[in-house]
Amino acid sequence: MSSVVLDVEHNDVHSHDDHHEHHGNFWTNYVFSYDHKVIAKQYLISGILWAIIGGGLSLLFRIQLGFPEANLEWLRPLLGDWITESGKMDTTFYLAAVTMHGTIMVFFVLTAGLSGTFSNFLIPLQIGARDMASGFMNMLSYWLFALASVIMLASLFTSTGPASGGWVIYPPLSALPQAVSGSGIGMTLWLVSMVFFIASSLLGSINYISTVINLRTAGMSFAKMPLTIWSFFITAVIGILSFPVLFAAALLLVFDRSFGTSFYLSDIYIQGELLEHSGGSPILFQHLFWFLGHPEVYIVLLPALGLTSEVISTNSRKPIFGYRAMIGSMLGIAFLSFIVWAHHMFVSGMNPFLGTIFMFLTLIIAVPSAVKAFNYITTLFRGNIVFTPAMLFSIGLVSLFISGGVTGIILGNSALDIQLHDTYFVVAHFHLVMGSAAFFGMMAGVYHWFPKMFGKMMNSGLGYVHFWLTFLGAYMVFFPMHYIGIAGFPRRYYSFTNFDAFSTFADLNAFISIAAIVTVTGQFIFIFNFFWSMFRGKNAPLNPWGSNTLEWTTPRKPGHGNWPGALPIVYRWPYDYSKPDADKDGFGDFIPQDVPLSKTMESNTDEERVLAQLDSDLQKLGEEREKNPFI
Ligand code: HEM
Ligand SMILES: [Cu+2]
Repeated sequence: MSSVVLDVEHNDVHSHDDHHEHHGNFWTNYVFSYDHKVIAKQYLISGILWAIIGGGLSLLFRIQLGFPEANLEWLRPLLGDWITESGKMDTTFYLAAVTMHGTIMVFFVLTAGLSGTFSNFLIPLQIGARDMASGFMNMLSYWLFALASVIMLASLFTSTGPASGGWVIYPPLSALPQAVSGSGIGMTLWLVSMVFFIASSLLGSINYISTVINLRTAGMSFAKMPLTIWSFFITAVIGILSFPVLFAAALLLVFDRSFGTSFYLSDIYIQGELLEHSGGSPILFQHLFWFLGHPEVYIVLLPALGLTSEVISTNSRKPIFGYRAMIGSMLGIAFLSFIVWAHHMFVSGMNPFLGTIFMFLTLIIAVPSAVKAFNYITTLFRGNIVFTPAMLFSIGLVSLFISGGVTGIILGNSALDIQLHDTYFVVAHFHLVMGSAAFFGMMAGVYHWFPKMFGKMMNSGLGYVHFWLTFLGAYMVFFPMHYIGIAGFPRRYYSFTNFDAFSTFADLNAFISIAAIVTVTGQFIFIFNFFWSMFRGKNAPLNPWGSNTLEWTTPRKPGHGNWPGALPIVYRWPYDYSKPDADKDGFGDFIPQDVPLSKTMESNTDEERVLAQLDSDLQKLGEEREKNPFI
């Protein structure tokens, strides 16, 4: 690279000295670091901790559902008074556990832990930037999330228990502190925590967007950006447009709870006594909630799909099929996700005509979703597939995405949804398409980028065991839920023993619970592998997967500023795998993005040769101008 470029880069962001690690002290390097890579790891470790808590809660309520008659005295050391005298799980605790499980998984694990980790880690590295647009804001974003975490965690230890109105916190349960015990201080803490969480997420998103727009390295046009970056970018836009609505909704809820307003309340009796509220509507809250709630499911899923695109293309050794269609479908999904929210409210008493409109819009989403699924499969088709653990998790994601998407089409039809709403069918649907699929995307991301994050390789043998256990586990847990859902099993019920009709399913419920216990416990294989490899793993080669994107052009453990010298220049799109004749040119089966186009390279297309010719003409012109400025 010419020295001219070098000089420009140096004035650019940091002075040369900054590019090496370990200049500050422990606090600035690891705690309040501005470095996007450190912040990404902070998000990842926090996400893993939250996943342990959120997963643990699900085991608790699954034990209750699977074995409703069992004596749970042995849980007393953990749950204390939440186990009643007779050895049963307290009903309030059951609802709180379900609520906190949902909240933690959706927001703290899959939004912060997945999107936060990989947006932070990959955006600067894959677009060739030294860091995020604002390191300070990025640091602040993580610490606001940490604050939100501490508050949410604290709510688990209050005497009346954490929030228990479901992760959707519908009023009146959430609006009347006296409604149930989880409507008290636990609900207040939930709301305060979410306020900080949303602030954190907005700061993060603003940073992602401005970094992608402003800090792409020379040659990294939007049309050459990896699909990972596209997905993070679009996700950030969705977040900025939808999170503020939940923010406002939560604020009005706080007013209703604490200042006597009635935005969401009207004509409410508690124990025969008429409360003083009038004029509001709980349905208003549902609208506001789902205006975030539906886009939120894509905030969780799109980054996972982005990671998958990258992993599948790399490990199929094939260009991603339909690059532009992938971007188009993500944009389409993003747009449509804003106008389908009321499919969560078909039974709220809305005018059936309005319901039909929302049904129509909802079903259109199946089209771009199918385009994506089709493109993944076509990329895999006749690929020279390398089954790394990351690749298996990506293929697993595609499988789960399709299985769960199909039931979305069923639920999108209002006539069917009215039967299935609030049954286990819905739980099955979203756990496959969002819960499990996004989790698989996160795992694919960790296995694939671990070498870049920590400079070490993970153990792939353990990775395979982890994958098969999780993949079979996910289907064993969530597939049977479709059946009990169609049979009418409602969600959020503490026990079904009083319903004769449901006793037929007692065995199936126990099966689901056992499968869940095995699957969740099996995740410790991953956790062991993660921490063991971080310290004891083999040193990673520079480009372990033979990948084209820019992050693999950094040193094994990139320091602050990512590239020690000049930033790389981009000449190609990120999917030049197995180009015809690439081996004749001396490349194996891939040509990284920073390899210049050339007139003579056999693997270049005609178009690329023309571009290369143009490039060299321009260069010649420049040289001649230096000699004679009047040309
Ligand atoms: C990217 C994929 C998707 C994700 C992540 C996702 C996620 C979710 C979640 C989390 C819920 C449950 C919310 C709750 O009540 O707690 C849900 C319900 C629903 N989903 Fe999906 N979904 C996806 C795709 C689809 C598709 C493609 C459709 C329709 C074509 C669809 C239609 C529905 C409907 C109608 C409900 C409401 C069911 C009810 O509560 O009665 N979903 N989805
Ligand atoms: Cu939805």
